[in-house]
Amino acid sequence: MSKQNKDLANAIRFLSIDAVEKANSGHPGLPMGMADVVTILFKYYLKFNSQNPNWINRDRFVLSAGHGSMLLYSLLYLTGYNSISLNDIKNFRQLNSICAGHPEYEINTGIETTTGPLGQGIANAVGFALAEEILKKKFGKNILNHKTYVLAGDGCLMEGISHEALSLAGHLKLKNLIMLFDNNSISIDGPTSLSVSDNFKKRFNSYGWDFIEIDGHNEKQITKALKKVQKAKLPTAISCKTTIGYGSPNKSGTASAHGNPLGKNEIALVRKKLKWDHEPFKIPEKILSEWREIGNKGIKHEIKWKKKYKSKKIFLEKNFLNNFNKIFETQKQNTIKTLEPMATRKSSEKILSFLTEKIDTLIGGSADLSGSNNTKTKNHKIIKPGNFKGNYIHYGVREHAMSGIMNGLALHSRLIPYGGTFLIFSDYCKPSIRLSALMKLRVIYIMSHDSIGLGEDGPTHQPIEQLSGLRSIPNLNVFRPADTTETLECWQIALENLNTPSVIALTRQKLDQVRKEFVKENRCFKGAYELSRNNEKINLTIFASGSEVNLAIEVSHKLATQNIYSKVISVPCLNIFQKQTSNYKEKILNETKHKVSIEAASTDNWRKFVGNNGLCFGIDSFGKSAPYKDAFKHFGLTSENIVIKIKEMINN
Ligand SMILES: Cc1ncc(C[n+]2csc(CCOP(=O)(O)OP(=O)(O)O)c2C)c(N)n1
Repeated sequence: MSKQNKDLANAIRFLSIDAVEKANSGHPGLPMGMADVVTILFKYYLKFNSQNPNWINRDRFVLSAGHGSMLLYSLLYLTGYNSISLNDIKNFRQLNSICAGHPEYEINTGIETTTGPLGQGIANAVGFALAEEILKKKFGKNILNHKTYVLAGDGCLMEGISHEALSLAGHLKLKNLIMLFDNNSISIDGPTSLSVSDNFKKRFNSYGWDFIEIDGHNEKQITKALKKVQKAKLPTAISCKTTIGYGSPNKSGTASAHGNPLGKNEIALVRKKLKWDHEPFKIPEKILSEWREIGNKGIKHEIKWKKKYKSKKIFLEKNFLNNFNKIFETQKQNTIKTLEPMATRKSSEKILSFLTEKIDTLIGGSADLSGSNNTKTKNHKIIKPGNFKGNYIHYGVREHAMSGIMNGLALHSRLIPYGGTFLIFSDYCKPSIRLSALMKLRVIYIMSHDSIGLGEDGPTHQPIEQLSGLRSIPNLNVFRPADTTETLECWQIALENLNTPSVIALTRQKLDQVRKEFVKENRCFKGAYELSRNNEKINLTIFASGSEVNLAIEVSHKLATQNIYSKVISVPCLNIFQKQTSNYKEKILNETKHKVSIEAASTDNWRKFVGNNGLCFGIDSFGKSAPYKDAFKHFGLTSENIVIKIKEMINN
């Protein structure tokens, strides 16, 4: 490295070392090791404007190895982003500091995504690169044409999600995607040889990636590799051989540099070795102003881009909400006309074929279950390798990557991704679903085959505890609609919630329509509502969701013939219901002494609805392989059985 660039890199190193030391926790090793590579990247290649972090055509920089967060915070501070001050860096890892332990996405800050769970950032970056290609195809390369760089470590590459995401990226030929692999051969337990002997070159090449190997501390080699990828024809990994904790005489190259403060004595030795004779957090004026210049050079890039952009309007800023209402109302009216029994996965497909025509930001897909999830409609065009004119992604059997990639699509430019799999495999998506919720992204998970109602495929495929697990994720709406009208209403809520992801759980089996009359109002909007009652004065409340709402109505009718009157509460979304006013909740929950719930899943969620003396009809064991009606019977989910149990409860 030239003296000048070494100084720039050392500014990152010492801000990171000193912040970790002050916080008395954090990870100095990665920033020290990768400082040289990112300095050259930011100085000569990355197109960004620190004065406008939201410039849509900026190159994206994703720190997948999120534990190295101080590398990112240092870069953002040094290049002059308003989001991070020196004081914020001094408050690294303290309450409410933007410099949180791991990078936490916030719009307009330069922190492009939340990372920390290793490998997620790689999938996000694939989503960014895909979004870029899709939009480039729509608007032309004068408007959208940028690179996505993702910094990943050994840990990211060990994670399963990396294999899924890299494989799909290679298949699709996402040539603007570049991985900077921090190949330092150290992770927490020690050298990576303890657990890995992958041949990385062969691995990447077999995915359809180019693979360049360099010394990550050699300026010439770094520059040459970055220059080369500007014209790449394939996604490219630059494997940077680096020394973790570079500059630390006693800790570099060992796991002890990974995730602990270096300690006062060692830091003094690093200062000596790297000839950095400055106080903690003090960046010499000359070095800081050079970094600031690097941050400002993007202003020129953006001005140049704006000239090409001219007055062409990008759809991304349009508001579709008014359109939504009309589409949904018409569809609800059509449904009522026929009252045709229908599986809710089919109901979802019907509305999707209208939505895909009207909303060009809606990007569908499925993890190889398009026909089962009913996610693909006749109006979709498929995205293919090197050809991004389309709005449907065949993710292959890669549920985890699909979910992480959808987060990237939503982050990039507020595209509206939805993707399908079976509800049981939400377990394979869960870490990314959690991040959709944490990042407040409008990502829509279509999860069909939502109960034992899927029948013969048996307990491996029948979700039991999944609904309750998903419902416990903060800021996630889990919908389980009961018929076509509710499916429409839930889709509408999912689309209108700009800052909340949704899971829409759908049935495989046909259901009778429970909503028989058209009402303009979206009744699912409050999460739970009174669907029916058979007397003004009632002595029982029956809560149910999804396919069991029909069963609840049947039970209610049968009991009425025996002078036990009830109301049926349909609960399409517990999460939303819990946020209603106490008045509304009181009316729904506490009109009667006797209460029961019916849901073909774990009863976990329902005890608080029915109280200690109520009854929960559900399934607290694994499912059963059988034709679905037999499976329901096996678990006592029939009106005959439920009526008997309710009468016992009331007569006791
Ligand atoms: C999914 C996940 N599993 C485990 C961890 C805990 N963890 C954080 S860093 C790390 C080791 C990463 O090693 P590497 O990528 O080589 O980083 P380096 O040691 O080079 O900083 C682990 C296991 C995590 N953050 N995410």
